[in-house]
Amino acid sequence: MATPTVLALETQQILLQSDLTQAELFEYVFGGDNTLLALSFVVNIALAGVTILGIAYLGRNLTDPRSKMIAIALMLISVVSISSYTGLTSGLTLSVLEMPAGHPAEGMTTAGEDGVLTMWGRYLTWTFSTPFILIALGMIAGSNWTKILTTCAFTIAMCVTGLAAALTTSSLVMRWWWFVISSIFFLVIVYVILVDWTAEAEQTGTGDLFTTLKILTVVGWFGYPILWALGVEGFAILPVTATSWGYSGLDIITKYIVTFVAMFYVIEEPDSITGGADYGATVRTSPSTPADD
Ligand code: RET
Repeated sequence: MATPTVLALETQQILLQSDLTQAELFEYVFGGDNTLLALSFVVNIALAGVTILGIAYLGRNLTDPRSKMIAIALMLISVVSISSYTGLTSGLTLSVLEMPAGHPAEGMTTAGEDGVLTMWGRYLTWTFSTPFILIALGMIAGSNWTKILTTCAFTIAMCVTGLAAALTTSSLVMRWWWFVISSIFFLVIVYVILVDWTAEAEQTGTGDLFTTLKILTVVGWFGYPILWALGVEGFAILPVTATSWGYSGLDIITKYIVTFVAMFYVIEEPDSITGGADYGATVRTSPSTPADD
């Protein structure tokens, strides 16, 4: 009799159309023939680890709760990243998918199986990492939670629809339609960063830092859809290893470099980013009126 676990595994196999086991995918990446691809995963595990330790060290003397919150948001980017790359490294979040009719990679084989290597774990985990980038940026700009959470919701929508684009094997048109939806959500985020947060950062007094972070973020983030389109998922102009290194390189800019640029500013705890001892408190620690007695 089929147990729930067996059913779940079968559903996953049907959904992802992959007949390769995790062990076979692991062997394909780490078996010795794809060293560069393997390195594109492992290097990022190391960098995420170094970044987490770097933040813990640099932030050891932080006292202000708002500065600490920005530092924690920055740390969580790398916490998600180390988990994401561990998923890819272990083969857990990799699949070999057959592309739909008319796709340039139709008929390709990977590890003896029909299909191309899809690193779907990347799109899945961006769902969890990109909101922390936006929380840190929005707080540095001095924005309000309505705008920060709006960008978070749109980045989640962007990543989930991007995941759908990568996993859709029924029709080429549907793959690109997902891509279009995802890109529209992306433009909402770009608008908030370039228009709202840029103006707010000027008023907050973080304008210079925000300009640096904005350039790294907006230019870096545009690289992802371009790479998707050029890589095996899209027009298949770039091979899998180049696509993977492209994403890993962009991750280095948009995550670790952004983190350290922001962190070196935050540790000084300037007035432009601190919130005071009561920031975010759920109880009033200093009563505004004297108690009746
Ligand atoms: C996809 C494909 C569909 C269209 C668009 C995309 C954009 C992805 C972006 C990803 C950013 C990721 C980051 C990760 C850091 O952890 C999904 C590639 C617009 C912008 C910054």
